[in-house]
Amino acid sequence: MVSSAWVWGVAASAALVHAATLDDVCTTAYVQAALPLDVLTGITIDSSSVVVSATKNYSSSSGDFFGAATFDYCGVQLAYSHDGIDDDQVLLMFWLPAPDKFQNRYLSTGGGGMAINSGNSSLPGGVMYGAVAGATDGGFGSFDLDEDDVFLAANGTIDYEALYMFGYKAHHEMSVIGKQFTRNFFNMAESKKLYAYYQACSEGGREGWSQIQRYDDWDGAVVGAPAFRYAFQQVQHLWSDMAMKNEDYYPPPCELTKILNMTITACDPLDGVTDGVVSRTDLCKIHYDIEKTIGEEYYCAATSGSGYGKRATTPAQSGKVSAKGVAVAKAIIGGMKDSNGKQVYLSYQPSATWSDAGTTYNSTTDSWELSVSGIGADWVDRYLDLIDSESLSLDGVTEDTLKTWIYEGWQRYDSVLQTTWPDLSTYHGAGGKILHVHGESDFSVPAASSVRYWESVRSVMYPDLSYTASAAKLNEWYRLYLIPGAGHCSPSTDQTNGPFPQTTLQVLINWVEKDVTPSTLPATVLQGSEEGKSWELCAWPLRPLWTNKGTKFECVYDQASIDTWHWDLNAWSLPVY
Ligand SMILES: *[C@@H]1O[C@H](CO)[C@@H](O)[C@H](O)[C@H]1NC(C)=O
Ligand SMILES: *[C@@H]1O[C@H](CO)[C@@H](O)[C@H](O)[C@H]1NC(C)=O
Ligand SMILES: *[C@@H]1O[C@H](CO)[C@@H](O)[C@H](O)[C@H]1NC(C)=O
Ligand SMILES: *[C@@H]1O[C@H](CO)[C@@H](O)[C@H](O)[C@H]1NC(C)=O
Ligand SMILES: *[C@@H]1O[C@H](CO)[C@@H](O)[C@H](O)[C@H]1NC(C)=O
Ligand SMILES: [Ca+2]
Repeated sequence: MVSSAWVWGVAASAALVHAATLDDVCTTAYVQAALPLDVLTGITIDSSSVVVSATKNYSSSSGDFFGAATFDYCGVQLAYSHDGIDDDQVLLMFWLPAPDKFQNRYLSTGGGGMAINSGNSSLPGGVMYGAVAGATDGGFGSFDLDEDDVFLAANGTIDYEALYMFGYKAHHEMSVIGKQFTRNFFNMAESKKLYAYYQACSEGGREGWSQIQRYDDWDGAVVGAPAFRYAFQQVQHLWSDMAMKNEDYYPPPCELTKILNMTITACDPLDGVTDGVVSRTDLCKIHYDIEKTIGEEYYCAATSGSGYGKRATTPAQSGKVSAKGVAVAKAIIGGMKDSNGKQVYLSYQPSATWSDAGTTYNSTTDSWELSVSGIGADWVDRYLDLIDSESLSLDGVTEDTLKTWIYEGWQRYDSVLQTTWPDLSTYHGAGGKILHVHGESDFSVPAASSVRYWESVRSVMYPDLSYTASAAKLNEWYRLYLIPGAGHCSPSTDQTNGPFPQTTLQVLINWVEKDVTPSTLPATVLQGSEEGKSWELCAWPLRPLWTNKGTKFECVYDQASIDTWHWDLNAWSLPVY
């Protein structure tokens, strides 16, 4: 579907492209000639919107998902609109490698929080592998605006176009446009394979699943800690507050930190090696009771921070871990329940920081007070009550209110944000591969959420096979790796010797392009005294274990441990995938 104008452009420059330098092709005229004008019905690409600039010897720093790199690239920003919608403009940003570095690859990148992109920061992760890398602004008005900035057209009125763009439309459009633009720009023959990939974490992980569940645009995807099962995930951020409210106890942060520290110390050796990392939070659940922390003394020095979150100014805190503090911690780990004690949702693993359980110091009363989760408030105020504010109060709110909020969001956004469709036949049928990673000590999206989804896909797609047979089948194309000690989309601040998989896209490329099926996933310690040390991560449902006094590493099958990851959400009569 290449336009005739472009065919002429190719003819004129075909011989040139292979020998071309970045400066030859990184021009407005060349880019305009390479635009895939007719690639999607209902979309009009604005040729005059094209902004092109070449950047030489660009150095990107080392991130959690890819290492440092230095490269030349051509930055291309363009705009398109949806036919029939007024004042509609979607911006795309592509970074294209120099012609001699291009390796027939395309990479879509995603956002985090309520953002659909990560600015330019994820793009080096593609260019360094010879891929064109793309980001979208979702049509929200600029790369800096988040979905919740534009979600409400007015109080009470949803901007459904923005919602659906965020939900899944924008990424599909970017992939289709980006792939054809890549082919045109590098003058790829029709018969030549362009490998398409995805890499993002958190909300970006949800965005990845939104595509894998619907399309076969990509040959492979690296999805990290996806913020999916959205209606549950967002309300879940309010459960820690609810747990405190139910106990009518608002612990000083230091008290919870003491419980965390003691949990890490006690559970660290259960995986067979005492290295400061709880690689087996399941064994921690089975063998460690945090009641043992009651009466232990804690102390934290005063902090004077910049006023953001827990880094706000706090007084020195000291005392003994209380029974109420432990009850709050147990309720958090135990997950959301309704007033009948039925299980509404799953929760974080022991050894995750108590990120949702933030309390605020009130100097007038010299006491700690409830501080409602901002993510939870954003969800209930904007997405459920449709009010443009973040003023949620939990006065009068009960466990059953939380359950009602989940149900309301689940119904309203099931087709757009929930993102747990478990039948991946389309993607799998086209040969697509998935590497799904999740920090086992994630404090924002529970690691058990990813396990639940993998298990849903397994049981829906292989209903007639035994557990181990279906797990093996699924692992042929979709593998889930839990990352010992890691927090949310990055290494932990409390378990600094823990690894992080920094080369996952390379592993995926080898799987897709060279048919090298990964077994364990390589990871590296990215900080602290063991920085640079290599690890291997185990593919679910296998679990890591060191035997022979910590000298022998294995990925073992341990039914009792696996069982701890399976939550019976018996508060619902519908399946929760
Ligand atoms: C590229 O940048 C690096 C530092 O980032 C510098 O050492 C090197 O000289 C530069 N090369 C060129 C060709 O400019
Ligand atoms: C993103 O990259 C483009 C192309 O190099 C550049 O023009 C733009 O300023 C970058 N944006 C940011 C926020 O750095
Ligand atoms: C928790 O452990 C960290 C070291 O990982 C230490 O810096 C901190 O002081 C400890 N906090 C408490 C309350 O014990
Ligand atoms: C601190 O507590 C006092 C007394 O209950 C209350 O009036 C005040 O609003 C609180 N301050 C903040 C910042 O919440
Ligand atoms: C929307 O409602 C909130 C809460 O009542 C109010 O603070 C805000 O001003 C309203 N916004 C508009 C644009 O009316
Ligand atoms: Ca350990």
